[in-house]
Amino acid sequence: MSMTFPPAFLWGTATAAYQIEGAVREGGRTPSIWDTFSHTPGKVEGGDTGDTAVDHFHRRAEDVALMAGLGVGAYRFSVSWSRVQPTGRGPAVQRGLDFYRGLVDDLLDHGIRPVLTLYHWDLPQELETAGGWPERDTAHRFADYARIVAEALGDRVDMWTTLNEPWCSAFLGYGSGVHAPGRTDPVAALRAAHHLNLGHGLAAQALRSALPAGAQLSVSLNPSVVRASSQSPADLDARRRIDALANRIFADPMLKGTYPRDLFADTGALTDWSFVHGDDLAVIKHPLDWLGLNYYAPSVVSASTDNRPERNDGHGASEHSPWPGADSVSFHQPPGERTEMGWSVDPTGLHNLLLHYTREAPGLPLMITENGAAYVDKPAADGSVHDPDRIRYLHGHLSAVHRAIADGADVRGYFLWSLMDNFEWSYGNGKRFGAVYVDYETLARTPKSSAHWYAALARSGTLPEPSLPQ
Ligand code: IFM
Repeated sequence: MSMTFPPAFLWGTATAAYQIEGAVREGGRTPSIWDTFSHTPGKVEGGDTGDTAVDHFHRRAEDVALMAGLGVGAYRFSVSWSRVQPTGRGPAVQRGLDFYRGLVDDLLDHGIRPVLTLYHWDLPQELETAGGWPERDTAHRFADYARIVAEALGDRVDMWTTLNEPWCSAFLGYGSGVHAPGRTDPVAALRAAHHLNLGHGLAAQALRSALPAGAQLSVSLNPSVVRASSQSPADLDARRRIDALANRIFADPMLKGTYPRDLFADTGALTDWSFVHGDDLAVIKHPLDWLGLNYYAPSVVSASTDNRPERNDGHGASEHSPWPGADSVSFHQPPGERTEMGWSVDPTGLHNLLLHYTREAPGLPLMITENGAAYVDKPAADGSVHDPDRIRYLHGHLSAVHRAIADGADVRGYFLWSLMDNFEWSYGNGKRFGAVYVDYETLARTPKSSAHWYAALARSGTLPEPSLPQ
């Protein structure tokens, strides 16, 4: 049966500043927490850093031309905060803004719609030194920065995202410490989660007042599709705890203006949550135009059967849990196919997620702002790169999106993670998510088979068979 998507469906690719730009010391940019973290021995596999990444800063025109070749209608990118507002305070640096203005102009010249994310994990180091996301002031600094970017680019960009995956910023950054800034303090992680929520609300207010009418506001969450390994009350309770910490801690305040009561109860021994002030929830629940959802794989959990729970939650090894108040929950690998990240291939999870948020946020359009897979990709003797596993992964997940739309989900677009191979955070350059292969020696770009396959989809709106394009 042929699967055709709605005519206005947006087909895009996605990246993030620190993962692709490089040029970390150019144009007045100051270090972000990821510069500091990646230069700390032992934090990133192979000692890789984003110093050069894939050198997008200097190859912007080539990369936009690549996208145009793929026929995509949209490009989701993030702005490096410390490139446009070094140190995270005070006036903007024009050279930084000029880079993004040039990028946006190139995209528009090629008929590609820019979708701008303000924060994809690269907090200016000076703000971390002043306390980082656990401190309330960081939320206000974020709103000031949002206004700067809106005033500079609001005449050309009409789709805006405040935060990407605040769960990772809070719980991997301040809980398990596998992401920058590498702190391992459960209370700091909970404070960070609240201040990211507050920063989202304050930034949404600033964007709304600085942008022309008609600009669209959103946030990109990475909700966990959490499954209990059995229907026992203990395993169902483990599921509830992870759902509160992974999902409802962000979605409830942003969409409903409340925090889950069970979250307060589960974490009550750690904090009384007095860092949530009077009007905060009203600020956080700022009206949005669409909700971005990033999906890769589901999680399977159970109550712990001993005191040494498996830490196999797919987010990197650490002695410290990213789950404050739920650190005894065990994570399990379901049987079946996995990607190179060790994440299970389960398109049903994406269908479940889309229908869940259709019920949770009736009337709010949804956008899949990330989905994709890492595999071991190697160029053949003739230089071409064939990635049939990725094509099968994409076909399976896009079939699930098609099914979700048929079942009533208002999904407006899909952004493939990622346009090209890039710096995969604490895994370094070793994990390749790109539709375009990057040779890290020469930085040459080669579209993989999946790029040609995705181009056929973006051009026709109809899902091609999951076979290799000829
Ligand atoms: O590379 C990341 C991206 O930065 C955020 N979402 C998940 C991707 C794959 O791990």
